[in-house]
Amino acid sequence: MAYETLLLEIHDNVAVLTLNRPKVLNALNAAMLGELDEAIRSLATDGAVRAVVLRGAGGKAFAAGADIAELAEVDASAGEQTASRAQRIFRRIETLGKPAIACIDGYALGGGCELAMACTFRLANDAARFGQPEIRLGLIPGYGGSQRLPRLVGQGAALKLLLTGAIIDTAEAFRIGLVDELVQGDSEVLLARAVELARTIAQMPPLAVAATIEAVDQGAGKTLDEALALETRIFGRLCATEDKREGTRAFLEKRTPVWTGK
Ligand code: CO8
Repeated sequence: MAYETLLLEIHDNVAVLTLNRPKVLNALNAAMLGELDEAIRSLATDGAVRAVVLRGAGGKAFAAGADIAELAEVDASAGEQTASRAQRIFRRIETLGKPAIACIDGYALGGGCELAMACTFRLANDAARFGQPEIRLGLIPGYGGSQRLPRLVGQGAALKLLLTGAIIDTAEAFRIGLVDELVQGDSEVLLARAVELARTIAQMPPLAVAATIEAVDQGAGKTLDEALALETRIFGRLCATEDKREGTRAFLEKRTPVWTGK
């Protein structure tokens, strides 16, 4: 499938999806959001794809946010519609049932930082920069940033970024918990590490991978008792799978398990 604003490559169960508008630092315009929606839907149903790596083209940005030229024209109703559309797409990434790994080697600002936060993990090198500068445009984040950022880094650290629009480096992003892994090296080294992590998880039983992401995602907003009840339901469900039979038997028979995803 050929896209105008994205590049998609799939090798050995891992999809690498590249935001490809480098001249404008991969700013997310309506066309890119539409293609992202299409690509994520197709990756969700592609059984051969077990993990997704997201990156930006050009080595200068993951994405420098929503396209400000488009944003300048939106009124209240269009603003709400655009935010809601992007939020649905980002939520689909978050609940894909397969890990999505954001690979950040430059600016991840505004909508770009929000897209990275919807991913399962954020890996970054020293060249990465993070921030939610919407306040400087007279706005708040519209693609989930005001909600995911405090969940990731706590209210104080989130409000500091949201209210100042400050741009922080990778070390600071790692310190507050916005970045999960700091990688020493250039964009290619970073990509190689993301693919390595993707492959590690791609080798795990797919139903258990999806169930783990579901348990953590669904449990987050619940009381501990409700969340534990959720865990027991998902655990019980997995006990009925062929992969659980295979995993436990393979251990007892001292052999490598063969997963069928059933
Ligand atoms: N949108 C459109 N174009 C952009 C964007 C953007 N977000 N960011 C950069 N560009 C363009 C620049 O205009 C420039 O184009 P040109 O060469 O034609 O002048 C090109 O990319 C290169 O950028 P710079 O020359 O500015 O590069 P610098 O290295 O000097 O600066 C920065 C890099 C600091 C990243 C700077 O480009 C910048 O501040 N960009 C904007 C960052 C920003 O404010 N992002 C938040 C956007 S708002 C948002 O994401 C809200 C999400 C919710 C929206 C809800 C929709 C309704």
